[in-house]
Amino acid sequence: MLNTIFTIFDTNKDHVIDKEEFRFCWQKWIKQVVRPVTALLVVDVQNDFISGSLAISNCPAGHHGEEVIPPIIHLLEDNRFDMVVYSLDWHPEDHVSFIDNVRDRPLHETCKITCDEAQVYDTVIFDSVNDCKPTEQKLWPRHCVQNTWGAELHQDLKIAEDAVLVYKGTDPDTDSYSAFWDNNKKSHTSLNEELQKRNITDLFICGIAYDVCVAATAKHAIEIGYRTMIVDDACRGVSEKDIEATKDHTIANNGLVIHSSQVKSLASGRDRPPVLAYKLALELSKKLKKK
Ligand code: VGL
Ligand code: ZN
Repeated sequence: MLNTIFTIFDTNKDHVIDKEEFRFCWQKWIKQVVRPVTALLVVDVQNDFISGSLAISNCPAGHHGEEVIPPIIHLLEDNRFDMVVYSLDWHPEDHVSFIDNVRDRPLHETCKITCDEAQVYDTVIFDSVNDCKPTEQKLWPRHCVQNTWGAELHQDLKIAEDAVLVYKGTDPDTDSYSAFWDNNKKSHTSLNEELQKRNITDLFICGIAYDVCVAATAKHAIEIGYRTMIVDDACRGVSEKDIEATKDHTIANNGLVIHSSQVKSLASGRDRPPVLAYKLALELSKKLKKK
């Protein structure tokens, strides 16, 4: 890791970091590592996932969604994030992910089940719409319908001042687990733009469901280039196996899975894990190569 980092900043590859190289290193790497600009991203802490139609307590892991609320409140009270974002799953009535809408769109010929056989939590394949490839779609109970109680953020959740709300899954034909892009990567929300506006470097991600929308959001955050941390004890999910896969993917891609008690020293730049410095160096290297 150290050698890779050295080589990235030794731009002329003469095995010496000269003054110009050090200037770049200082401006673009050391500064950010020592003083990260942070955002807390609270994913889908909405009634339907906690006690409504898609309560995750009915899912295989048997988790209780409301348990994310105390650690999230504590995070908000104990830290000064440069930005706090709440994402909301925000579907129209005719959304493609609802089991009771399965008859509204033609299934693709490669789909192994018919619409009469399809049950909740099954995955089907719909014909292409809006010139996307035929897409796999997991069928969920009707949930988070726009402007209904089920789509509201839980009443015990603290809403930070100047918080940014991000709505996703608003296109009837496309599901969107990530708070950045929809599942076909055809359209994006305002999230990345809002983060860039504030020069955010580090994302702390928490919420529901760990292995669905938290997982997809963390994956895209890492792809875009953010130093990404999942706050493990402030997430609850659907399936233990998929939660493990989410953690593995994050760690394998130079992100971190942390406990909420670690956030304070990380967000203030007192704790500086090498892997996050490494992640930023890799992103800078990509930008240098593009020039
Ligand atoms: C979610 C299933 C369907 C989530 C959203 O927020 O994790 N899960 N839509
Ligand atoms: Zn949804």
